[in-house]
Amino acid sequence: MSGLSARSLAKGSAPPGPVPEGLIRVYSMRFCPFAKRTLLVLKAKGIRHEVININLKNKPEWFFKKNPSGVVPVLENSKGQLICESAITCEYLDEAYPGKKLLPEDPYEKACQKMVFELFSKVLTNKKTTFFGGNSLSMIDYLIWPWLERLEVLELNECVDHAPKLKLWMAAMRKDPAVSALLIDVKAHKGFIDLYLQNSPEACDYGL
Ligand SMILES: N[C@@H](CCC(=O)N[C@@H](CS)C(=O)NCC(=O)O)C(=O)O
Repeated sequence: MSGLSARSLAKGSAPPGPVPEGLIRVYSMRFCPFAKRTLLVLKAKGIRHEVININLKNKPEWFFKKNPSGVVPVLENSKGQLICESAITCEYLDEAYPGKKLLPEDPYEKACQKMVFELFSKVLTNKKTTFFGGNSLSMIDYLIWPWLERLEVLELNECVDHAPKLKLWMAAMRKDPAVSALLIDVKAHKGFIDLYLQNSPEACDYGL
């Protein structure tokens, strides 16, 4: 029932029990770029977690109690607290858990990352460093990566041919342990997209 590559839970499934002490749960979907942000942060910080995949084409009734808007990712901790919205889940994990801090401590630097994040959906900023937050990888890189990672799936790799800095960033990202551990399976993603566009309830479990 749980695990990164577990089959998704659908309508009619029993709701999962409480989250065991010392674990955090993420409701996810194998091909979701938003949930990928949360998974990258969990991995990068080495946080013990379990993954429950949700069939987004045939959602379990109980899932709306976790998030009334019915979208993944959602975090649930052992106190039963629920956190939605990918960027918010990432910031929560960074603040609530010890270890490597992915957001800068400095309020101005943190504001800069948030400004880049706001701009990201419109146009990427003209960065002068290897990573979007400076010379080392930080939160903003994980928040952006899932979209650039999908260029290959969408057969849009040539988009970055004329953007050498972006190409260098992508190469540097692939070397990060969390990114390389969670690299997407291009073939499976293509299969997922085909089924998803046909509204198939099998889409979220493609390849399992
Ligand atoms: N703003 C949300 C977007 C999440 C989102 O759209 N997730 C998609 C999957 S990639 C979803 O759950 N879709 C189901 C639906 O729209 O019914 C976030 O950042 O977490």
